[in-house]
Amino acid sequence: MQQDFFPEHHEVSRRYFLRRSLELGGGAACIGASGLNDDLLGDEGKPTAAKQVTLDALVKKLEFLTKPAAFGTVERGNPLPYKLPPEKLKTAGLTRESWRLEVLADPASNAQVTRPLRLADGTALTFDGLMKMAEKHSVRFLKTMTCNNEDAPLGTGLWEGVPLREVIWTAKPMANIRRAWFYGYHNEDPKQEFRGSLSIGRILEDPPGVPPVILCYKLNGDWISGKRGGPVRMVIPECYGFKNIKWLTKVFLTNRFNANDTYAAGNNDIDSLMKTMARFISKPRRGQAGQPIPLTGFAQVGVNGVSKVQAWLHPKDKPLPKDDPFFQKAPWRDMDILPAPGDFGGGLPAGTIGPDAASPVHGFNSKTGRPDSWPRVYALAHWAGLLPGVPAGRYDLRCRAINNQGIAQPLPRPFRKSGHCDIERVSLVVRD
Ligand SMILES: Nc1nc2c(c(=O)[nH]1)N[C@H]1C(S)=C(S)[C@@H](COP(=O)(O)O)O[C@H]1N2
Ligand SMILES: [Mo]
Repeated sequence: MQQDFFPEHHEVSRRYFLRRSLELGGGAACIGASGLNDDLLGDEGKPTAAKQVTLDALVKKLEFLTKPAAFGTVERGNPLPYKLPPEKLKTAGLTRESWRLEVLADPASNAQVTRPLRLADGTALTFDGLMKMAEKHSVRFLKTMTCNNEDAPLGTGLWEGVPLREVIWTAKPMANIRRAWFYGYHNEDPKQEFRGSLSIGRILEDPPGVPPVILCYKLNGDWISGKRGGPVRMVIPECYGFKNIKWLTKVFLTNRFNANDTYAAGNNDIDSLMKTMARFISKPRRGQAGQPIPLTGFAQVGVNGVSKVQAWLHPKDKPLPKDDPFFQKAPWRDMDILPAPGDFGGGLPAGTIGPDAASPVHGFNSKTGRPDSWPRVYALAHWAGLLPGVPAGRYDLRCRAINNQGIAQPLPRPFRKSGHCDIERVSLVVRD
């Protein structure tokens, strides 16, 4: 199978940032400037009042969660499953009323499952059944969805679901199970199948500080739309997008040890945990000589967290440092990582992650609704800062993130097929 799997229906929304910034222009103010401390303005910068307002205005535009409709999308299918006519949508099991999940033993392995959940005998899990389990087991967590092949994330959500293990346990698995393979609806055409897999160990037990793998039915407080993979999609906190199977219909428990991911055939590193990287949100194209340059952006928080974000301005006519492909010797300047927002935006009802004993948010205090620590792994952190003024000229502006082990992006894993993390570069013209 090729990497360009159904290229005609492989829509990757590169306009995500454009759309998002238009939306932000509409007035969402989610992070108060109160989060910024005085050092932000720096010693050398001595910004004018006007420029301070500019950075403040930029920071006020930041919105933590992405509205579901503003997510970037990576999808395949002819037709796209959620675009089927209403009648077909029902027979395909892609409405909440008609949705069924099968949990089966792989017939080609000796996996022992005592009570498989089958369509044929009416034991498949229904949406009502899932909601019954949700009453007791539902969890919520922040996660940024990122395609490993894209240079920027698709969106950040508050995802709600039932841990996959709770459903697997109802099937009474007994022995000879090493992996789960899972499948999205594929128009009854094997060529359209989109698959992911995990070790059974990861599903049954969570790594320290990481939320469970969930059967997800809500995004930012609303039922997950067809476009985002509803009625139910897989959401795996630490993984890149391709394991987060949309329109989920089937889970196979197998004793085969190998992965079965569709993305394996596309030269992707399918075991990769999300990487730490910084990106710009405001991308200044023009500046005025001697005036500090206000910057905002975000860092995707990978497996080893984010301790710092830095920016660097380099005159285009000056050679780049030799034998330093990752610019480790460049004069980077620290930016400020912003605290958790009060209002998370993203269309979340009330905007806040309020206390909700019924559905706790991983890493948040259930009484206060505030995070225990910040930033949260596998989500985002916003950053902001001012670079000191420079003489007129043409410049390259870059940003990078440093993880909690002190390792700077794109290290320690610079290879693209385990997830893009190249240092972003923006051209800037400074005039007198
Ligand atoms: N069924 C199905 N699930 C899928 C895909 C797909 O094509 N079909 N694409 C995957 C890939 S490669 C990515 S990056 C994410 C993107 O999620 P999003 O479109 O909700 O942003 O969905 C994943 N889940
Ligand atoms: Mo992807």
